[in-house]
Amino acid sequence: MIEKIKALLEEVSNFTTESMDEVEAFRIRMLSKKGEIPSLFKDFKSVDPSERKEVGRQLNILKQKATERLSSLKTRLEEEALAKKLEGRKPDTTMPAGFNPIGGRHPLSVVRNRINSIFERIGFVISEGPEIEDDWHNFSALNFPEEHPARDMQDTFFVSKDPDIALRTHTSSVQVRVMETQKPPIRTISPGRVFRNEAISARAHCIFHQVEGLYIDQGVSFADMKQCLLYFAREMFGKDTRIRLRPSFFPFTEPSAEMDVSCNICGGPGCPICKYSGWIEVMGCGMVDPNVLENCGIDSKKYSGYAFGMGIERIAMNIYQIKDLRMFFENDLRFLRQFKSAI
Ligand code: 2NL
Repeated sequence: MIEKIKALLEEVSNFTTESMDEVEAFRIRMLSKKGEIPSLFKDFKSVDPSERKEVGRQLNILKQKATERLSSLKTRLEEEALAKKLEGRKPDTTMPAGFNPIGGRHPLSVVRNRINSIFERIGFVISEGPEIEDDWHNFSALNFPEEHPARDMQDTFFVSKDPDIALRTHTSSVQVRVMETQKPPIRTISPGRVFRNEAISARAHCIFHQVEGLYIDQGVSFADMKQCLLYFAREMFGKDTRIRLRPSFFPFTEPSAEMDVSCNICGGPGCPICKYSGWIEVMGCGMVDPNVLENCGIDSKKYSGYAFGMGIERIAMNIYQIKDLRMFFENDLRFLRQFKSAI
């Protein structure tokens, strides 16, 4: 029996093939129910007890070696077959590269980034704040009288009443926070999303975007504001742009004004875009009301300042000649794909 086991061991370790069928045939011959190795296990009963220990050991070694040999052959053949299959599919390095579509920035982001960088170039620092505000930062500190209509449910989205918490209606609330925590000189701009309870139309939306600016120091004048805004208008709309200021009113500035820029389509004489006036309204502005400075802990006898605010949608509509404000919020790819900008 020992001889037979040795012969089979020899055969197992010498066995090799390139064919999966031969591997299977060898498995059947060696390991299947009526195969060589199980038959030896059956004959084991008749082995002389004095030889049993050694024969049993050799028999187990044979079974283990046969199993290992078959499984390693099988793995090798499978790997070779797979490699052969993939050989025909090697990447063709001579093929021209494909193109990956590149996304574009949203037009409102493009315009906001341009506004930000124009003011950053002359020393303004960007400030941000919460979209959910308390009554103090959104209204009271900004000199809104107790009975002002903007405080009404019809105009403002309230989150809670008593205490009054609302979605901010302008980013001036951010600038109140800056004045409360920083000492003049202050030069800041606050871009951000604001909310008003308005019916949605081609010209109005309940969510829109603003950039507000604030400049506070000793001896700041209306003339300083005018020159700053002229610089902005020329950077934003072109170097030949002219500006004009018309008297206006805001609770938080005195005096207050609306700024128009000369129509960048017709350059002045009048066209359908400027409704034949030659001018396009772009922002509100004014000298910060002394009450607002005092509310924020700034000495209004020592310091003065100017502030301004503009709607990003309105400016983007003007620059890109977009007729319906709702386009900005629909995320229609046919619309968005027209704006490809690096900034
Ligand atoms: C507009 C008008 C304006 C301001 C915003 C401001 C902020 C502080 C103090 C005083 Cl903290 N004023 N901001 C001033 C004038 C006008 O916005 O039409 N915005 C779209």
